[in-house]
Amino acid sequence: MVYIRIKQVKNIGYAYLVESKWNKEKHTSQQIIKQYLGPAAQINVNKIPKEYRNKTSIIKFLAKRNLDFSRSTKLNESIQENLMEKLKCYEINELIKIYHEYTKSVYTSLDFYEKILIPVLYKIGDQWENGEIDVATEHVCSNAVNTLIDLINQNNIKKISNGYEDTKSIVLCTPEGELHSIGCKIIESLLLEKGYEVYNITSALPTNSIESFLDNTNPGVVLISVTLEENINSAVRLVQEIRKSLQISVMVGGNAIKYATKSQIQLLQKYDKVYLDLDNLADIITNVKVVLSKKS
Ligand code: B12
Repeated sequence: MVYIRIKQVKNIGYAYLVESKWNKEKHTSQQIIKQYLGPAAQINVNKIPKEYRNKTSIIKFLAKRNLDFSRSTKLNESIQENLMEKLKCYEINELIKIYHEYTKSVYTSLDFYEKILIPVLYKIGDQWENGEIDVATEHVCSNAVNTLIDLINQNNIKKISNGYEDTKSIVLCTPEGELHSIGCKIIESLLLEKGYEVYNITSALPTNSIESFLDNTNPGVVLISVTLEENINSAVRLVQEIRKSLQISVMVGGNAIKYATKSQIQLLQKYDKVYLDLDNLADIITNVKVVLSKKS
């Protein structure tokens, strides 16, 4: 059975997802911690791995705290609708209000990006594809998103006034030809919030200028975000170029990875420090942290 256990440390509750298993040899039940879920005061359904959300013990735990799954989902849907409307009208003041309202109690900026903003961006893409919105509206929305993230960063940047984390820096980029940069911007925002030094060089830069920038900055890890299938080869070329002169860890991700052919994946995996298969924001941030801590 899986359930949530709260451990009190100096009067603060910390939540863990725990599995209770029967140990045949010792004839006793054993509690195995499956995952740390964060401070109990901040727990919500989004923090619980999908496969456990419908377990009775979990539903009961959340229901007790008025945070049950259907309530959270309904709440998210209505916030998404509101956000979409304000993006289309470029109402920046309203957008930042929505963010503040959402993150003022239990939800974090990561929750905002993952449960509200990204699903809205995907819906905007679908509406554009189905001809429900025109290209200009799509551009208005993506520009409004960029401004909103800048404002969120300004808000969070105060937290790093004491200086950056004592690790190497992180470079975020897109391969030549790729104009989709919001994925990198969101990852940048979360890394800044954690106090990392980040260089976001996303724009349609040619491969050789990215390479010379990396030579000069010598970062601890490079994240390459590729959205369009047609840009996978340019991502492969970029990784190959980076590896010619630098042994930096490289993480490649983004919407296009699911369309990559076997040979493209093989080409990327030839380089032992290339990380694929990551699209969950929390996992991306954790992996960056792990990669950087190995180096310092
Ligand atoms: C905004 C947008 C644009 C904007 C981009 C503005 C900007 N500054 O970024 C503009 C208007 C410029 C644009 C242009 C185009 N777009 Co466009 N666009 C979008 C839209 C609506 C949102 C993209 C986005 O930001 N998503 C949010 C991010 C956060 O999600 P994500 O990229 O999936 O990232 C997640 C993961 O993949 C992962 N991740 C991302 N990067 C990385 C990196 C690493 C290292 C790791 C580990 C993980 C990771 O983390 C994120 C969180 O889970 C999408 C819709 C969609 N479904 O995404 C269409 C979409 C991507 N666009 C599309 C198309 C076709 C185009 C155009 C060709 C046509 C057009 N619309 O004019 C051009 C191409 C331009 C080019 N050469 O790149 C298609 C792509 C179809 C396909 N199957 O590949 C989509 C899916 C729309 C659709 N439904 O058809 N677009």
